[in-house]
Amino acid sequence: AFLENVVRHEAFLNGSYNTSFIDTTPELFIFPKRKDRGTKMLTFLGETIVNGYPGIENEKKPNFDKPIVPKFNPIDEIPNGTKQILDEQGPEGLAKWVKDQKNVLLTDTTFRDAHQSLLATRVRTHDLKKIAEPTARLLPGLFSYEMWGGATFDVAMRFLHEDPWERLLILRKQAPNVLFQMLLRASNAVGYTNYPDNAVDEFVAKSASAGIDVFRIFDSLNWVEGMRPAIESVRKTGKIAEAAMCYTGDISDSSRTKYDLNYYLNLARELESAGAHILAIKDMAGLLKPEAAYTLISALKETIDIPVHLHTHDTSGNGVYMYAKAVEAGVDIVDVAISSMAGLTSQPSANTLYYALGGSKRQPDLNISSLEQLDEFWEATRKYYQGFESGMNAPHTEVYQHEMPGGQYSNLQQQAKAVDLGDRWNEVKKMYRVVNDMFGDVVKVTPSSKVVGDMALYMVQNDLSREDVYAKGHNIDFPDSVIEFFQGQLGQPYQGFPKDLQDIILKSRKPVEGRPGALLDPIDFEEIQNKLFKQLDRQVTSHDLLSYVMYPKVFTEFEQFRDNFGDVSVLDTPTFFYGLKPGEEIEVEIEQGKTLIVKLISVSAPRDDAKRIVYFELNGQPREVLIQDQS
Ligand code: 3PY
Ligand code: ZN
Repeated sequence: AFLENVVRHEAFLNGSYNTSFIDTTPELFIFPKRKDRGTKMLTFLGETIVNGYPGIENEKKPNFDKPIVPKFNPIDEIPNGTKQILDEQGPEGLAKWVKDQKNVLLTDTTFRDAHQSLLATRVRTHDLKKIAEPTARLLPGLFSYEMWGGATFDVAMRFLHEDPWERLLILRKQAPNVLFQMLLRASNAVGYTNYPDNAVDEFVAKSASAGIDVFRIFDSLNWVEGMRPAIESVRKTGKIAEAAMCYTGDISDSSRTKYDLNYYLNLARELESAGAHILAIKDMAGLLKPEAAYTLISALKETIDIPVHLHTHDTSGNGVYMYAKAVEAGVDIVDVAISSMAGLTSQPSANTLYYALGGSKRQPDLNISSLEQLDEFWEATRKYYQGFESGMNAPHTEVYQHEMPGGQYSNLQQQAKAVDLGDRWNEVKKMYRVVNDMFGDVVKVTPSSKVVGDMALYMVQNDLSREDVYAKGHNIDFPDSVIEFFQGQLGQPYQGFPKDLQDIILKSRKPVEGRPGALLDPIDFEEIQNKLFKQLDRQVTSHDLLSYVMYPKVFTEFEQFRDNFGDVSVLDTPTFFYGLKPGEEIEVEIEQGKTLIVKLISVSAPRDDAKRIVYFELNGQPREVLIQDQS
């Protein structure tokens, strides 16, 4: 291997080598690791068979119907769409095109927010890539696919053991015609904390070159200062900066005066002058009511020149009615999901909206039978993920009380279960609103919503009431996220922090002044590159670097996982979550043209050391792995 490395090295090939080259070129000493992909895969399967997948440990593998993928002739060209308009006319040209459309345009969130909100973000690239090209062919007239960012980045590595960048690259290849959209948490990028400005800038640049066209940028406190650098970073790439204002409170309730119509109009003006190409209203909890939407959109259309893109969650069941009012008021684009992945904490259904606007001049211009074919695929695919369903089966108007974002609902529920508060979930929801009011009525969206959620969980777990916090709080150590929030690490809330609570939480700590991202030392990418190079023992890509910068621990564990178990993204989803049943045989394509045939024979009883022997056949040969039983 050493010799091969030498003779293939550029310096060797172009004749510029001398003897010192071997000493100064560390990559020559990286030998391909022995790739026993079969053993790695059997170890992963053995683990899943014996110990289960986290969160659904005790469930047996159900019999699933195979999702039907719509068929096309691969020779037929994929029709052009908005991606080509952006490439030809730039972001301003595209924004003008949007404003010129008579029909309301749609963003399909099925690939991101829909499953973030219904299935704890667990949908795998393995399933997305089956339907990406059919979707591109069936729905070429969409404004965009929202398919990246938000929680997908973290969850991909942490729970799905797959590389989020690979997802982006794979899907981009399959859907070359419609804009790809991501959710960017401004200075928090795709994480829960502030990053130095150069980290966000580099993240945006690399995301743009890997395939993202529309960056929906929001700040979790609607703090425009916190959004400016991200807007600038996106503008530099020639892609679309869609700046979002997060909708909170209720402009139709005269007793909620903090976030009134003027608050939003001023914010919209500020974002337009900060360089936004499109304005988004990010109604992350689904609090915007139909009449309020009519008022807000009508006023925005009078106030700003850029297109308006509306996002909501259908938790209350009012989503389609609200959209109809927004469409009447002139909204340019709305966010929907394919019906079987829509409704409740997800986005309103595209299919339903299509019918709701029948007879309207602004009905979306698309083929309903296309939506129905996709609906059929997703209905079957969703069943694979049933272990992550939130259990919400009907509209919840209580969202108008707790105000929890749709994308947080199933995640916070998982978090509650993890700390044994699963059966006190109702209390957690009530406490969530109590915490909001204690914090001064704040915008609640990642990561500020996580802070509110952490505090609510903490209070329920420790049986603390609001009064207890004020009375005894000076002697209580609050969760780190809560302390950091009150230090101003996530930026400044509108009208500031409540001083009395800030003192109780911070104790002797000092709040930070100004924009946190500007105070942090810039990331030294070269230093991290060298460190990772030693640690990973392989070439480090710019994507690896950014994954590490965003999530050092998660990325490191993901790498260790891949070392131990190989690439598990090749497994079908039922097997990934549930392993195999005795006698079951699967084919796994580990690379193009290379398939493993794996059959589970049996699992032994636990030995004295609590290990079980899992007997397989791999390509017809008996194989066994030894797995520690964790139960
Ligand atoms: C996210 O930041 O992930 C969200 O979806 C916020 O609504
Ligand atoms: Zn959302």
